[in-house]
Amino acid sequence: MKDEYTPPKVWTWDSENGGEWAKLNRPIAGATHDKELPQGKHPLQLYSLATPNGVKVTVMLEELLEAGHTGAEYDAWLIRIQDGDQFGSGFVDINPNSKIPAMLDTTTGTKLFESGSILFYLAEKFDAFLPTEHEARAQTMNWLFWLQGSAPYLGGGFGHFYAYAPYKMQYPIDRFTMETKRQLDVLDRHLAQNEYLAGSDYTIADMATCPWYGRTVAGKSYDAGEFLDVGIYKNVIRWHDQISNRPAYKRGAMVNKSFGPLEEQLRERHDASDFETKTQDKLEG
Ligand SMILES: N[C@@H](CCC(=O)N[C@@H](CS)C(=O)NCC(=O)O)C(=O)O
Repeated sequence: MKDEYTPPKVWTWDSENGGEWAKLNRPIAGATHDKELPQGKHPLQLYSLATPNGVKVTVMLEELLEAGHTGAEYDAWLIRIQDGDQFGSGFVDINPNSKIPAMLDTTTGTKLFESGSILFYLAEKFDAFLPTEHEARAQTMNWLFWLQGSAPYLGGGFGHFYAYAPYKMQYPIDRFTMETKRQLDVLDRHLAQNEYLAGSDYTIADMATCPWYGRTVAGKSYDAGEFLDVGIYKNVIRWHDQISNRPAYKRGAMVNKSFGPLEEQLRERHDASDFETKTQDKLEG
């Protein structure tokens, strides 16, 4: 059987282990090359890509701007993780963990990484999308931490073995499909009783969770809508429709996008007008 494996006494690095993302994986941290990051004129400098972890932050920034927080103006620079940009020295200086998203607050010099931490930082800085009332604030943080702990089972577990592994293995696919469906059911039951994750307010917990589980019930993750039978999670679908139709959410989902339809790709964002003039269809047209 192909997935039977006897581990050696000491594991050694086989850089040819296959799979779609294999060339990125290393058992060591640190920069692989010298490369400074560009810096624009706005207070916040974002270095990211429109994966679900990246989209969480661009949605928050667009929501803040939509709500009138001009201090949330930002430059969004594209980090091509498949080309190893996250291992450049400038990026590693902001995020020693070499993963998007990373952000620099130039007003304080604060370096930020981990999407959940960036959302919390922005929510505190602008006093927005994080309720001040005790109970709702606690529920927001419960669900934000739930997402940060749960999404790796969906992405690194289910998505990896269902879509990216070099061949299909039943054991990990069963294990992570079971867990993904359990998580979707957790959300579905909760959203049957609550408009948003923390209750009646739209918060950073929804912004973090929708790009992962909302995208999944919309059938947009790993081409697995049918396999996961996503139509049964009716409350998650209702919640995703409600959030993904917000203008700021739509804009946020386009930023740092370098894949998909050209009119949805705004690879770099430096000004609000870029959504009208700098999408890839316009630049290439
Ligand atoms: N827990 C981190 C996860 C970030 C993450 O996994 N980023 C991925 C893209 S979604 C990445 O940069 N991968 C590049 C790599 O692993 O080298 C967060 O929430 O920010």
